[in-house]
Amino acid sequence: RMNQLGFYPNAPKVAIVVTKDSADAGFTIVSASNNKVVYNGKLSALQHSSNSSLQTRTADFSKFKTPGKYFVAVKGVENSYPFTISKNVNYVAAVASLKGYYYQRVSMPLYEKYAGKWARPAGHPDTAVLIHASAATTERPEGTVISCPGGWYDAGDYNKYIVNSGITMGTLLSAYEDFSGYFDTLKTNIPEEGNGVPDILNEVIYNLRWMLTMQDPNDGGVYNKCTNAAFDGMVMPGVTKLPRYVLQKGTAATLDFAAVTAQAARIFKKFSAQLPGLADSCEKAALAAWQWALKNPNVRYDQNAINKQFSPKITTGGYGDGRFVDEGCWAAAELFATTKDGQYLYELRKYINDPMTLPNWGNVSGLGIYTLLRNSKALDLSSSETEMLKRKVLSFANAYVEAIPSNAFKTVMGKSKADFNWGSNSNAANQGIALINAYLLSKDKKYLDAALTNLDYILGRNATGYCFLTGVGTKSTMNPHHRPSVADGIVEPVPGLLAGGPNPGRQDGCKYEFLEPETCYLDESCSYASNEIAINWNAPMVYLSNAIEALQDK
Ligand code: 9MR
Repeated sequence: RMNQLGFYPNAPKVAIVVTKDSADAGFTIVSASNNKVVYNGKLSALQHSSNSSLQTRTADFSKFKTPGKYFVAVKGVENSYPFTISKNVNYVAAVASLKGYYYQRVSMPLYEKYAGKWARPAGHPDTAVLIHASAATTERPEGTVISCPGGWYDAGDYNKYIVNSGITMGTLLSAYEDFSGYFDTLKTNIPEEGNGVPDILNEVIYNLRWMLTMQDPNDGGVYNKCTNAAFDGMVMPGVTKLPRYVLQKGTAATLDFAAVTAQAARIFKKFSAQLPGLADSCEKAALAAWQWALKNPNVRYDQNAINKQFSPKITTGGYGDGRFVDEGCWAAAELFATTKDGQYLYELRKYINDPMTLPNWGNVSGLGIYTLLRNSKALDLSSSETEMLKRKVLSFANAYVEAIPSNAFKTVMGKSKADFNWGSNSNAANQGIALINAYLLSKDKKYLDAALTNLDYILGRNATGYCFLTGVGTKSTMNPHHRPSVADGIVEPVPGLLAGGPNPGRQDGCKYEFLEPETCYLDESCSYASNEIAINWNAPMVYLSNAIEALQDK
């Protein structure tokens, strides 16, 4: 089990042998072109995994640095896949994971020039979307038609959810803020390429323009989602013509929206020549959303309650977060970083002492902390406040670094069983982001190396043996729960999409072969609980893989 792409010349290189054999044994690195042994090493002692019944031994060949193509050989075990040692080894995954968003675009056709064999007609136009009864107001009564085109499909389904777009957009925008020099020249072969705006931002704008349509112009509140009443079947985008609705406004959606538009305003100010008015529109939208949330601090999106009261019944994804402190923290941080207005700092100070937690769609305070630290100089934060925030991130990251030696796969991912839930691969990637932030703050390479263990995890160094990014590596996810990949008649799935990963919850009721936390993954399209793809899982993958490419000692 190893990163199926390979290794950087000057970074750690680890392969894991799953075995029960404890006899003293060696391993060799063999040149793929001429079968010559180029390196001899010793396997580590046998180690039990705490997250499954697997036993492993480690082959560490970090000392071997010569670029080339190789495989690992261990007596009595199948040879490894061929791998590469090169200075841009993860670039393919980094670009593919960003390009993945292009394939999720909703209302435009994907042409062969950009989409290759995955070209397809436009999906849902979403130019005539109905106000659902749960979202009705005097100005916009039930059945009012509004236009919410564009955006990305959330996942394997064909719906668009603001809460999940929130963390996704925040993560992609932060990737740009942290590595703008790197992204300024990164091209992904999308229609906008060459328009003077970096492609990562071009891609983000496609979803941003949709998000802006989800704000009620009468009061600043933001609808939770734009969806069908029920999930579409496993057909291509645009085939079904069922009515689309926007659902009740909510506090989580509105605060996430405020955070994203505030961050977008800050970033797009630098592109006002190419994108006149966009930054201003975003800032205006953010301020109005914040005001709505102040007046409506506790409106939960509770789909069961909505279905008791209104029709038609809605059974698409809920993203029903009921705790708004973290969204408040993130939105206040972005608004403060953009406007420098002290009222947001006042709000922020209410939460700033809470401990650091791993971001996910329902918990976004970490994004606020990263933003404050990234902008601490410009924001004139007191040195004690900056130090406190920095300590918070570093001690959070230290616990990850310390967990590596006792992990049978020598990754940060898998520190605890709780890492393996619905979308577990996004935990691996978000842990990587925390470690990259620790590296940026400290310049201590141990954090960068630890982040790389989780990129290695996602690309194959894990208990399942799969590389979870479609289209990359030798043995990767082939059958994601992703409607276009199922319906398009093409053997290979749409590329650049990150599967959810091991999830012992098995909420899909499919027949799994392996049931332990770190092995509970099924590469079948029925498995929406372990093998769906989602925009909020791809985003930390984009951040982590591109950050590693940008920061490697080359
Ligand atoms: O990622 C979400 C996960 O945390 C939840 O446990 C799960 C059930 O509510 O929903 C996941 O999100 C799905 C969303 O509701 C609809 N689109 C597909 C998403 C990924 O499976």
